[in-house]
Parts: sequence; structure tokens; C-alpha cells
Amino acid sequence: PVQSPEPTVDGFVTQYLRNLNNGRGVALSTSTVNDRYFALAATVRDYLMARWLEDVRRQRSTQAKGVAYLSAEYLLGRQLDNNLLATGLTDIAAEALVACGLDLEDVRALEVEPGLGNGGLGRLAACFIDSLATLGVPSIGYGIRYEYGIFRQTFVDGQQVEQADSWLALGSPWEFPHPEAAQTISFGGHTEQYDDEGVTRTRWVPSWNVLAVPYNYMVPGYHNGRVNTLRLWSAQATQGFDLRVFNAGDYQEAVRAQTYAENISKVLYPEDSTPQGKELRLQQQYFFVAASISDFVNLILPSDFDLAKLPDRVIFQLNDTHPVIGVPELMRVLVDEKKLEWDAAWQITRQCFAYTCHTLLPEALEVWPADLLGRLLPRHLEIIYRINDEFLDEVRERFGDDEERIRRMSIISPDGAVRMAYLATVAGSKVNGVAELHSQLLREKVLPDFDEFFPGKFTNVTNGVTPRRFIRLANPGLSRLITDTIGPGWLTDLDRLRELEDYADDTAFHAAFRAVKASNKRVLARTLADRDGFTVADDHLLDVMVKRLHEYKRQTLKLLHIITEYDAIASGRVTPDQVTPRTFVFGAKAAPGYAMAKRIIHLINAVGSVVNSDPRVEGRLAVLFPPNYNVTLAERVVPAADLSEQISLAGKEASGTGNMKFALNGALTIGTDDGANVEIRELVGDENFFLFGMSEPEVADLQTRGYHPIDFVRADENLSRALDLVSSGAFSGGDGSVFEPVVSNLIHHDPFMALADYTDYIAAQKRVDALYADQDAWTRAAILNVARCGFFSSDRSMRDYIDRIWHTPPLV
Ligand code: 26M
Repeated sequence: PVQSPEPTVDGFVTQYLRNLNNGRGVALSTSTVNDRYFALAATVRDYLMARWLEDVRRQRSTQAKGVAYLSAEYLLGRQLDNNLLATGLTDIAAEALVACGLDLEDVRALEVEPGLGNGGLGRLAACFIDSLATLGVPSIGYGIRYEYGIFRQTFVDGQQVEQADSWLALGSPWEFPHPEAAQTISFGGHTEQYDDEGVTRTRWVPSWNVLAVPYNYMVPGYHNGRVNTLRLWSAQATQGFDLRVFNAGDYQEAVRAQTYAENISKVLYPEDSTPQGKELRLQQQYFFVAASISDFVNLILPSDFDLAKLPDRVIFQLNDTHPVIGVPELMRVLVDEKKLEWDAAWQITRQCFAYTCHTLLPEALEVWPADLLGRLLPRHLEIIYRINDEFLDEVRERFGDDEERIRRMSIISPDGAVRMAYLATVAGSKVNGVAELHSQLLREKVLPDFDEFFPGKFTNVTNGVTPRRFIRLANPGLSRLITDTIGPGWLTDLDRLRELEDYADDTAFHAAFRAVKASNKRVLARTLADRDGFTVADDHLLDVMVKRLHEYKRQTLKLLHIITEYDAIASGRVTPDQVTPRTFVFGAKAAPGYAMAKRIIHLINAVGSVVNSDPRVEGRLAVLFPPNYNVTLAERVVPAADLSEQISLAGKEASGTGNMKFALNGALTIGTDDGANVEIRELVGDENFFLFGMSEPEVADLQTRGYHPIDFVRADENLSRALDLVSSGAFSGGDGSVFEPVVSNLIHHDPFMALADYTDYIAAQKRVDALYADQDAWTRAAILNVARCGFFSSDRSMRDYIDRIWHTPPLV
């Protein structure tokens, strides 16, 4: 067995220099910062290696059931700090570097975060694998090793410009490629029947293949000696594939084909709510799911494994519909390759999958046109048709020839597209939403027929976030204060934060708590000064809205509040000293094809440049929009925030997870009754949460009665003034046409009812100002937010999945 190096400063130095010399081929004196970063990462790896090998061995040899988490996205964030924390080596590494004449801070800054996800869904997957490792649950994460992750956002004249995220340009020290374990993944072609010793079977005769090469990443548990695996697949051309064409004499065609194959894992699709039905996207989905299923069934399981027992060994958790093509793939493997009877295979498949839905927006539900799917995966389309036929037979059996119901429940839509959420629901042993309200709406509004047909199938698991990254790493000051106050152990037992309630009125604790927040603001100020050249005032209320730019999240509502505050000063109706000094921070990427979202980004920047430079404001208001918000920046922004903006239209945000991160770091929430906000408010108490806006039933009601945004403009003078100011060109050099599409969309359509909630939002912001004026009262509320949000640890989410869906206890 491998030996871990001595966990001492000397042991670390020895191993570090060995990695620098032997691994990088450089002397300390001639090494670059990148060499130093790589050697440091390699040294941390060395401490994890023995544990990893042991866990991989154990998870293979045990008969215990494990989780295979299937996700097209993992938004991991930087690895070095997290892995130092998990191993408890942070101080030793810092001292060892000093002994080498180096500074950990300088070296750590070199790491480019793997941005292999868009937002909430991808970050959730990263939190879940952290918690699974920390709980010691046998599990493996499967996904795609995109060569380019989420685009790097820059602003040119206030407008978003995307750049390729070449996160692998200098290589990654965290990955272990295994070309020898590559899987061949097939596409295209046709199916045919053949006689197999008297049995008629179907086989798929594909027309092209690619290689799926696995790259393994360590996923260490926190201080528990466990290390799980994340396995991401990279596409490579097969040799045979190219040679066929090459032998036919067309070299250029052969090279083109190679490029085509390798395109599959080239880039992450940057849409996070409006799937475009692009063929390459389906290729990505099938590519990673087929590789993962084959990996598990053919490599991880022993070769003599009785597949009837597959449900006792694995649950494939579908992170949204992106991996749902795995359902017909497992059927194909069992029926065509392993030669099981259809019914037996279906029995197995139904128990091996469970599906998590992450949305309520109808336009976000994936559908694949049958002709596209049939061209790429002809056998899978046949299998889907048969699953649907047999399912609809069962529906007929239960409900008679209720053709309306049959049409509603068919996996194939009237226009011949495969509804992936329906397929997942029919096949999944369980279907879950990601917050109580979301799960309820999922059952009652999105899939009511299925809830009726499959009693007990639907459940809820409220999302969570890992406290290791989002409290301990992001907020070391608060972590120290918590440990000093309630002792250690809370980081893996987050309900213990409750013990802080006893200090909600403790003067000394108040002072320490406030000092932590002030210090976090200074750290953020330094970060924003270094990366963007911003100046951040240190006596402002820090009001933060960070999340993907989407109309349903209503960044425009936040903007209307800012414009209203600005207008009050600029028009002389209030003097600057009458407003609470606030810095508004935005972070948001827009999908490159989402024109309205991009215009809203432009408008935020435009308002910012006017507000920030108007001398009449006297620096009492500031708008900061650092480009390229990502996990690394989140770790600075979240701990510094005073106010967390969670202002989606009720019924639209499935859960939100940023809301949890902010509350756990002592920000108060201003929010609607939506997603997990509902549960946050229930836990922290009404008096410690700024609720505003319509409830979901009120939204539905207004929709039915007919929504006319102009009525709300007429009813609120401040609102009409704010909109007029934009229309007048006040933020576009006098040219009102620049933002006309945003304004007229709001006044005439306003699909997410921002104007309807404006008046109540402004009223809630007044309550924010009032409470902030009483710093003791504010601090008390902030402390209670921290104390009462332990529920939102992703460790708890994982326990809920284990109890309600997976039935995979930790390995002891
Ligand atoms: C689909 C097809 C093609 C291209 C991209 C997609 C796609 C990618 C990501 C669609 C949706 C994607 O993510 C949705 C998402 O992030 N949902 C969020 O999930 C979080 C975790 O559950 C919730 O907290 C958020 O409320 C929810 O919006």
C-alpha cells in the first residue's frame, strides 16, 4: 500500500521539493509560480492518495449499495484550499512554503476554477459530492470534462462580451486521465432484427463511434479520511473511425471527422433555462451517460454479477433531465447486450433511477424531436416508444379510454417530441423537487396526472450547501467566532448553530460578530480593487444580488429600486444624508443568446456609471457590477453581504441556494415567498426576514384575472418616474432608444410581474433601512439567521436523499 508523507512541516517540505524537482523538472530557484502551484497541489494529492486507493478498493469489493450521481454539470470552484482544509494541512502547508521562501497566498492565486457548470444546478452537484464524501456514503459522480467551461464574462461599454474559458491552458494538477479505461460510445446507423439461437432480437448497427476517456478527480471528505471519486469523460476520436475514411483516401475528411468527435466534450452549453434542442447537446448527454452506465455495469461490478440484483447495488440519480437518455440506454444494455427479457429489464431499470427536477418554467423542460433523436440514437427511440406504449396501456387500464388524459400523459408530445421529464417520471423510482414549495407545485401544477397515477412517487428534498466551502473557507472569521463560542464539531453537524441563539443579545458577541462582517467587507474591497479597480466604501450597507441573469429572477426590480433612490436625490426631493448609504452589488452572466438578459446587463452598468459619478449623490449610493461572477468571487461576496436579494416572482425559482449561503453568513434576506425562501423565513422567523410581494396563489390569480402592468405604473408615481427616467435617456447619454426594449417590455408585457411587486418591494426596502438604522437590532437578526439556518447544510440534503430515495447508508 502507498504510504502517506509525514504530516509535519518537514515531511511536507520534503515531499513538496520532490514534486517540484521530479514532477515539474525544475529547481526551487528556477521554478515559476505555476510550477510552485502544481507542486503544491501534487503534494496535497500525495496525502490523499493512500486513502483514495483504499476507498476505491473498498467501494468495489463491498456488496453495499452506492449512488451514481449523473450530472452534466459540476461547478466545483477552486480545489486547493478545499483539499487542504479536508486534510487538515492548511497550516502545515503554509509553514512549509515559508520554509521554502514562498507565500501560500501567491501560489494559491494561480488556480483557475473549473467552471464546469452554469449556476445553481452545477454548484448543487458540487456541494452534494462534498457531503457524500464527508458522510462516507459509497458514491461516484459522473459528468463531462468540458475543455471550455462557462464563458469568461467581460464588459465592453457596459455590454457583456463572452470569452472562452481555457481553464486547462496550463493543465490541471487535480486530474488523473485513464485512456486505458476508455469506453467506446456509438451513434447513428440503424437497427435490425436477427435470430439468436431461435430468439428474435434487435441489434443496433451504429454508423460512428467516439472514445470516452475517463478523468478521475479526488473528492475528499472533511477530516474523515474518506476520498470519493468524480469521473468526468472526455471525447476522443477512435482510430478505426479515422482510418476508415483515411484508407478511402480522404485525409482532410479524416481530420475533420476527428475534430467532429472531439467536439462532443469541447464546450459547456451556457444556457441554463431555455434548451435549444441542439444535436451536439444530445450527443453530450448520451456520451457521458452511456460511458457512465457501461463503466458501472461492466467495470465496477464484478463480471459474474447477477443483473437482477442491480437495484441492490446502485441508484443512478438524474440531476434534472440532462441524463435521462440513460433510461433507454440501460434498457438497451440489459435487453440487447445482456439478453434479459424486456419485462425483467424494465423491472430493474425502474428501480435503478431517480429523478430530480430543478425548474418550474415550462420553457425549460427538455424535449427532443423524435426525428433528431432517431437519427442519432435509433435504438433508443424504439425503446422509448415501447416504454410509452406500455405505460399508456397501463393508463388506459386504470382510467379507460380517457383520450385527453392519454394525450396529456404521453411521453411523446402531439408534435412528435420526446418529453424527457415525463420519461424520467415514468422510469424513476422517485421524483423530487428541490424545496417544499417547488415539490408541491411540481405535483399539483406540472405533473398532476403522474402524481395521481404513481402515488408515493413524488417527494421533496430541500437543497443545501456545503458549510465547508461556504462557511469555513469563505468566512474564516465567522468560523473562528463560532468555534470560540460553541466549540468545534458544528461544521459536520450544522444544526448545532442553534446554540448561537443564546448569544443573540450578548454584547460581546455582537461586537465580535460585527467585527467579522466589517473585516469581510474589507477583504471584498481588496478583492474588487485588485480584480476590477473598484473602490468599496466601508460604511455602506452592502446589498447583493448575485445569480444568473434571468427575467424571472427580476434583476430589473432591484434596478428600479436603485433608480428610485437615485431619482429622489437627483430631483432634490431628498438630500443625500437622508438615504441609507448603500452599495449595490450585482453578479450575473446572461446566456449569450438571451437578448433581453443582455440588455438588462447593459442597463445595470449604465445606471451604475451615472449613479456612481453624479456628484449630487455625494457617494451615498454606489452600484458595482464586477464581471465574471463565479464560485471564487462568491466566496468573497457572500461573507461580506448585509442584505441578500432573493426577489424572483413567486412560483418561479425552484429553490435557490445562494439564499442559503447568505443567510448562513449573517446577511438578512429581502425576498418573495418563493423556493427555499419560504423555508428560510419559517426557520429564522418573520421578524428576521423582509418578505414582500405576491404569493404564488396571488400570482396565479392575477394571471387569471389578466395582468396589465400599465395599471401599476399609473398607480405608483415613483415607478412611473423611474421608468420615465430610463426612457428619457438619462442612462444612455440622452438617447432613450437604447433601453426602450427593456422599458416597453416591462410596461406592455412584464412576463414576471416586476411592476406588480414594485410598490411592496420599495416598502420592504424602507423596513430594511429602518432596521439597519438600529445596528443592535440588525445584528441580532443577523445572528439569528446564522443560528437558525443549520438545516441548509447539504449534509442534511444528503441524509434526506438517503432516507427518502436512495437507501444507501454510509460505509463504516
Ligand atoms: C438544458 C439544455 C441545454 C442547455 C442547457 C440546459 C440547462 C442547463 C442548466 C438547463 C438548466 C440548467 O440549470 C437549471 C438550474 O440551475 N436550476 C436551478 O437549480 C438550482 C438547484 O436545484 C435551484 O436552486 C434553482 O432555483 C434552479 O433555478
